[in-house]
Amino acid sequence: MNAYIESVIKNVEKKHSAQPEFVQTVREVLSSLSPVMDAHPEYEAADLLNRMVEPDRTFSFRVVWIDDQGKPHTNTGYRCQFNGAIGPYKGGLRFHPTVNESVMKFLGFEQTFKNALTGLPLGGGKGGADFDPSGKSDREIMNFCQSYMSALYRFIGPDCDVPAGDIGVGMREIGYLYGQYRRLKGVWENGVLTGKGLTYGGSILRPEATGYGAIYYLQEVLAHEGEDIQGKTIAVSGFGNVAWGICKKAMQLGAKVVTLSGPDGYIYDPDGVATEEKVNYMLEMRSSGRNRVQDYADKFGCQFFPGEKPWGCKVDVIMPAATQNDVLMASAEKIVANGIKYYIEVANMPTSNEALEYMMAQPNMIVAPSKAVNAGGVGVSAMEMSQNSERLAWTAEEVDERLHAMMKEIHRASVECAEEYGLGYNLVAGANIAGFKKVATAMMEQGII
Ligand code: 2IT
Repeated sequence: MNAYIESVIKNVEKKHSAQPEFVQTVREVLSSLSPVMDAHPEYEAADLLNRMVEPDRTFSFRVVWIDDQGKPHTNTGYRCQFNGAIGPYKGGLRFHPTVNESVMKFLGFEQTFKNALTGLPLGGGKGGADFDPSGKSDREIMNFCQSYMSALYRFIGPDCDVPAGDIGVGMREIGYLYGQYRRLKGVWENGVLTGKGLTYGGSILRPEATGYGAIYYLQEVLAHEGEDIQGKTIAVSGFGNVAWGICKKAMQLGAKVVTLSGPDGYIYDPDGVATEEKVNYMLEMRSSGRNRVQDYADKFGCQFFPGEKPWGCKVDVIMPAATQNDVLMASAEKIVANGIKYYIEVANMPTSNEALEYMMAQPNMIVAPSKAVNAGGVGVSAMEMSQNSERLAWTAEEVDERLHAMMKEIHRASVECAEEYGLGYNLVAGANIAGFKKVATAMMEQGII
């Protein structure tokens, strides 16, 4: 590995030993960049990498909310404005008990490269809170969102930082967050958040965008291998918004998603989550707040495997779409033993470094990285921002066409970057290099800051 990269990784490991997720993502991204650093000594001369692994700023704040019994609770809210070199900070808000500074920074770092890959002018950021929305009433959720926004509103804006949804934050939460922002600012600045409802500036297809984009990307990979998506079986983890979009698009294209998972285990549906009723039921399961996937098995009479992950299933394609570190070495070994060719990450950093390296080293496996595969979500968020600033709304056809073209372009640019550095069809390195190049060039041109 390039010596400068090694020294930066060492610095990060030493300085942030208490932030394992952040260290993990830095290691994954930087280790792809050796040939680029070898070819560009000016980056080391400007100490570009040490500057890039340090967020512009990360802050936390107190969020107090009152439950339905009148009892106050205190949570920690965060926003990490990671890199603003190519556009306003952009990235989701995650409400989940696992949220901490390490998770915020890993997501912000990933987001910076992902957003650059979309080809659109978006910096990278992420935020959230260690709040657990499961089992909370609608009033409690509203109260939490209002309190959260009261602390955050002065630090965000349509030309500064534009949050969106992530785990635990969907259209309902974005609505409450926007209502509070508008009340506090007293202006109509709906470009401050994306993932809004359609009546106040949301983009059509934004809820579907991440899942649809992931399937469009998969189609590019399959086309590269001379294969078609029709008839393919897919193992998906999670049952949230992203998994839902995957199921919907897979169904339209004649592929079958045969697993979904939740914190309680996974379901196996050999007929596929491939009817309108089943796909729509996923939305009901999510909005119930129960956070249980077993409900699907109970309703549709298929098998449920408590406490297990779906990675031992024999399928054509694996798509982890739940959360980070969902696929560790033991699961990777099962995937390899089953001879599965396509490992398509969808959630942010779903694979441990070790498992990722192991699968990438398999000669007959193709590994696609989440920062490329899931970029359709933030890509359509950027389209939502465009529509808001132009005060108009595009049609579903327009948005879908742009999303599809964007996913093709992300795949093409990744392939081109990997080939430029003699790495073959390496989608992981290609995406890291393509995203890096854009941010690096902008940072170099803007001076040592
Ligand atoms: O991880 C992600 O890219 C998101 N949660 C969506 C970010 C966005 O700004 O739409």
